[in-house]
Amino acid sequence: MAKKKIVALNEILTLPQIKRVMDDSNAEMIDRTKYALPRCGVFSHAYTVLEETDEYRFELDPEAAKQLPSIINNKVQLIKGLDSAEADAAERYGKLRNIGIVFSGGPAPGGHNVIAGLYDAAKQANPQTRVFGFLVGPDGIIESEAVELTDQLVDRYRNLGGFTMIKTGRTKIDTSEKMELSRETCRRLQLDALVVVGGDDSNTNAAFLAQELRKDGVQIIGVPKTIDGDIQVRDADGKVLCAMSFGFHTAARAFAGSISNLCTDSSSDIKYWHICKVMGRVASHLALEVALQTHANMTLIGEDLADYVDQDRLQKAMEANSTDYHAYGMTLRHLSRMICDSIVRRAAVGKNYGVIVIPEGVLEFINEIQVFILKLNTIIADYNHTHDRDFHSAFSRLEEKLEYLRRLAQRSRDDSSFKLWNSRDDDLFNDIPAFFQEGLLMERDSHGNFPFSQVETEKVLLGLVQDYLNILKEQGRYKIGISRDYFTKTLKKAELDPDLFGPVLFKNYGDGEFLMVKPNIISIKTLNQALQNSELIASSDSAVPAPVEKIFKKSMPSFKTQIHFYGYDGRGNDPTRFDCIYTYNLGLTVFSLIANGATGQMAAIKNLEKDFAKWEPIGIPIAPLMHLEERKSKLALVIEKSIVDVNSIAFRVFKAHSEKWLAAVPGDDHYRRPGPIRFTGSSEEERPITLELNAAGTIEE
Ligand code: FBP
Repeated sequence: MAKKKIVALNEILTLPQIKRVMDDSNAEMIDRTKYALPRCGVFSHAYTVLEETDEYRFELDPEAAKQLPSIINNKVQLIKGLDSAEADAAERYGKLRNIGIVFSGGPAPGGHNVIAGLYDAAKQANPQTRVFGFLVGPDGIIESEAVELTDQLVDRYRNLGGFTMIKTGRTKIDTSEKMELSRETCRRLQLDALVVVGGDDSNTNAAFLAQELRKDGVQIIGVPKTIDGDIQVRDADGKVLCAMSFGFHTAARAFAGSISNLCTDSSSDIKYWHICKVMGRVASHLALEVALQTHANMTLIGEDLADYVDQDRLQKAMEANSTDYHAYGMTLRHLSRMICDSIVRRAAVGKNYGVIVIPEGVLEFINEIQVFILKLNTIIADYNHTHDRDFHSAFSRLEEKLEYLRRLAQRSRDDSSFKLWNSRDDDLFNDIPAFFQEGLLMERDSHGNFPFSQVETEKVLLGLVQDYLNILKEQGRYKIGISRDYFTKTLKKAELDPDLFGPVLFKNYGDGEFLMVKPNIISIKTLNQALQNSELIASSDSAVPAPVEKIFKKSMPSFKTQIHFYGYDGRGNDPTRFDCIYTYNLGLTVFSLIANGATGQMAAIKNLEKDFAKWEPIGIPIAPLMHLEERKSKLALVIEKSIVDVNSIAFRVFKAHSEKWLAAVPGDDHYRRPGPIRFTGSSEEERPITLELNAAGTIEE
């Protein structure tokens, strides 16, 4: 045998092959950063101009008109390419500028490419132009913390995920002090323009900044970012201007990749139900796309649940000539029963396993929880308005918070005009598990949003599902169906006659591929009794034949779950090619809007649902998208979130397939493998399936 020489660690670390595998970067990452992205047609010209169009109509909110007078009449702007320009126009276009950019809210894959697109276009127009990245979100603007972007810095992050280059934060510029500090920062850096890359709340903030900083000559441009996919812009006639925010496709594909692997594992090991909560604070767009990507057995869509009408209750009320308002909307109890029904149906065909997708914000659509969230939002906000210390510092422990609520309930008993929190609310609240009480009382973010990602939504639901399944098991209604072939083989092997035992054991021995043990046989004792009654065994002391006992045990289900949360992982994924190209072109659009003097506009790409050649960069006016909504117990102007439209083609296609994907019939499941996110190659999908389906529903005239 050849002698082996022991190599010292120091020496190993200098070996080229070891250095290569231990390097921070790898070939895929290097390919990504070097990949040159295609530009929309208009950006192949030396200049761009804006063309206002009246083709789109918005219903203006009077409050938005009052608070945002300078930008409320902005129009949709189309971007057109020009090969040459008059001298003064060319000079205006290419003048030296200082531009700031900030990320606001949760990370979304593609953000770095917005910066890269803006940087490339700005430097192409004038190499002396300076682009500053504000650090750690809007705090960077308030505290004047910025870094000047360089070729080296931008190149390092091209086509890579995260907001790592300049980080992000959730601070809102919502007071006159913060606005003043922001103004000072803009002055200090002599900014011509500030770009806010964010969600609905951040773009709302961008509109107020545009209004305020207009007199300082600072243009503000927003960019629609959020993995939640809830910034989608249509005009008052339903014409689509922005079909999807960036980051959605990547996050959905990343979640779908992992969930598809669970489908494979679950249908191999056949012992677990995998419960997959996916991000999406309010809207269920991500859950819907994941369902379309994976064909998981069950996917809850919050917006669908909110639309639920209990027909039985409605019928009973009609018969009694009364109205039952509880028939409208979904309750937690009812939802858990619907889930149990599907679990029981799958078990009946031998599938005591599967995958359920639950959107993070599902509880927002459940009646009783929605009421709690609204009431607690108001209680917390009222407390913060009237006290020096905020609610969460004043009552740090759950018991203290509950005590405060108890005092409010007492107040409602003493003073009938106080209706915010009564004894019934208090009793119902005390009935829910402590971890969920804690969740519902959690600190809201700076925009007043409820932190769904930190609440174990799925646990609340699963507790109820588990309880009800136990009841169904005791009633003999939750059983695993036994394959007829397996039963016959097992008994014959032990020289027992299947036709003697079958009719005693099963309620459907006469027909069906899967045999269901009779509901009254729920234990060895009841099995023994049934065999005795049919004189298949002599007395209660006689043992149940081993193969029969084996079959019975196989029919008794246990509901075993594995819980997963998909959110931060997908948010940090490197972007899909769709998101890479989309965001780079958004960055180019931002510069065109700036170079042509726009402010209070959101950069967008129209026709995302079509081939790249048809993509049209545009500017969407932000102020006309705003309306009044309750935030922190006050009415505030915000951009309306776009939730799943239950009349959309994508949703209807999902609904039409949900019974097939549940696969509560003999035979295979119908899982789809979306595969990993690829950056190049012909198999990488072009756009989200949701967009593909919705586009198929509109015929080009
Ligand atoms: P944005 O709307 O800011 O893009 O964030 C969306 C989101 O990813 C949600 O899906 C999730 O509920 C939330 O952020 C989580 O927030 P946090 O990062 O504060 O935990």
